[in-house]
Amino acid sequence: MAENIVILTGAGISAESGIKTFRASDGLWENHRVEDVATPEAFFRNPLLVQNFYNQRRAQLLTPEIQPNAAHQALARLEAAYPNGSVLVVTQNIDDLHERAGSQNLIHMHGEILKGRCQSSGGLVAIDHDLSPAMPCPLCGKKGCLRPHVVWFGEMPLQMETIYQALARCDRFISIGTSGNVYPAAGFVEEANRHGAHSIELNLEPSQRLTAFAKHRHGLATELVPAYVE
Ligand code: BV8
Repeated sequence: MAENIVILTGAGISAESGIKTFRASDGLWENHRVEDVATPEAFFRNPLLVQNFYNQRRAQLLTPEIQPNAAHQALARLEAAYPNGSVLVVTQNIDDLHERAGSQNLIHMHGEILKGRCQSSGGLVAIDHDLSPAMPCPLCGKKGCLRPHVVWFGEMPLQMETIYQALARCDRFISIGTSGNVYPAAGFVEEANRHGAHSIELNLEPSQRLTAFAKHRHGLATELVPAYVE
């Protein structure tokens, strides 16, 4: 029987590609708590601050130094080894490193930094430059309308129905590079366990959800993931 595998990834899988994790800077950005900047309220109150939070991260992601690493590549190989689409990557990350490594069966549950969203139509556009409150939205023309297509704290993550359906039928749940702080992603392991899946955590250090996993391996993603996939 072909195995169904769901893989949850977090900031830790992109750390060795040079993208800072949330915890690495103690959850701070320019002395702001991320939870205070990545919210609809912050965007309403101070759109310039929030746009710059994402402009900085988008600009870094678009530099040539930032490339997928061996962990991203190993997951793309795993998906290719299961041609009938039974490997799903659910990432909390808003970078495009999984796609660039070749993953196709992929859900960005917290959105994508390289897309902008028109607040009046919900339409999406590819973004490879800074956004600002003075900029007219390319879809509706209204100034300051285009927001990063990113799920903020207090907003509903994307494709949750599809994710829970995948967790309900998965035989193996693998969590990679996440601290298990943020819900509902941090609760997926329980969902998978409830449906009889075998769960494993691959992370630099024990996460907040360590005890919920049947197995764990601690170390660098670029070492753990290729070893686990081979
Ligand atoms: C929602 C996009 C409801 C933005 C992000 C109290 C209790 C429980 C929950 C809550 C609560 N109060 C509020 C909530 C809900 C809240 C939440 O969970 N808050 C937390 C802070 C307690 N959640 C939400 O608001 C979510 N929405 O609940 O909606 C709802 C219901 C109905 C209708 C409407 C709404 C939305 C959450 C999404 C927020 N957006 N990202 C952006 O990126 O700017 S979250 C963001 O932070 C990331 O996406 C990620 O999810 C999270 C950071 O987590 P990690 O990815 O785990 O990163 P972190 O740095 O923490 O950890 C990295 C790990 O990697 C570490 O463990 C480290 O050891 C490891 N590592 C490092 N290097 C390596 C490595 N591992 C291997 N190799 C290495 N080299």
